Amino acid sequence: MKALGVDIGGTRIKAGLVTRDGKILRRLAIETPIDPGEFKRALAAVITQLATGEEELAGVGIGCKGIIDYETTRIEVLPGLLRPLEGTRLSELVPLSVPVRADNDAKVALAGELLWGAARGRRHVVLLTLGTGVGGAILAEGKFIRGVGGVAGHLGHYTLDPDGPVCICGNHGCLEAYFSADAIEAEAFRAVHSGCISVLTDRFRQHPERIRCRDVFEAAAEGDELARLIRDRATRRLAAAIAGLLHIFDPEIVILGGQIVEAGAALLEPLEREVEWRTRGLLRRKVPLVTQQMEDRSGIAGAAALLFAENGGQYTQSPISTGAA
Ligand code: BMX
Ligand code: ZN
Repeated sequence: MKALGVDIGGTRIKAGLVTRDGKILRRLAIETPIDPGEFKRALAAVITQLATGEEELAGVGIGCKGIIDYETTRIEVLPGLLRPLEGTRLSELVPLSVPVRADNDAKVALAGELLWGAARGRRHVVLLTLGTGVGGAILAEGKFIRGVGGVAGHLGHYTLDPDGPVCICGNHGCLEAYFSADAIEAEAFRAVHSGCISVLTDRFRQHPERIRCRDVFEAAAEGDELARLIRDRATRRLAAAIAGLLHIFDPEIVILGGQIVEAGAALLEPLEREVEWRTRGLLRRKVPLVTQQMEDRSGIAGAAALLFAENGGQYTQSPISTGAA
């Protein structure tokens, strides 16, 4: 049995054929068209190409940023250039008569981790994806938390400072406005643009807009003061947010995914130290911060997990029970 997994990102649409044990057999990636008509045509073409000749397709699973109604597959909220797609049902863009499931990209990542990765057998998990933005998903008492409108779990929009920088969601001082790749790159851009002394200025003086988060972490590892300041301040804020989340959800583990996690020990060690001292008064135990364990981190396999989990996996698509009659 195979399922088709699709990850819709702001820059790329990635898709692949995924086996029941999470292996990707074939994959395709294209640039995300901004025009809604072109977007729909391109998505349908990718799906058709991958599905051709596949007799036993369990269905199509789709991960997409924003607020996705998992019951109807409708895109409810999608800030940014793809906003015209709000109101579209993703299932209607799939030109096949097979089941279609869709969810927010970070929730999809947790579905994959439950089936094949670090969340296997767990009932209390907090997951954060540290990428362009900061995605989040929560498993509490064995259930995905969705809230009333499917917004729950958007941990990137946890307010750290009421007067902080403006965020894509319209709020000020969200975690995502401090720790995401976008936020780190914006801070480095400002510093280089104003000529601060740094290897980043030496390297990107002509094109500060080309600085990537990875460049900041690399410069910090080389000992550059400015890069260290940016990295360490952002890490401290992330740690403060995670400490708050531990106090709220008391999870068994915290799973960290997304491109910034590739920084490895340079991120994880200071993060663990900071989280530990902030939480030792209440928790009296060390909560493991682990990176995503499933082999595929592209979002493709996680999206396919939405289909497999329905056939007996642990991804639950029921809203959390309030216990009220
Ligand atoms: C944003 C939000 C989340 C998403 C997260 C990670 C939008 C458009 N996105 O917080 O829904 O899960 O980013 O997104 O509201 P990524 O771009 O880092 O993959
Ligand atoms: Zn926000």
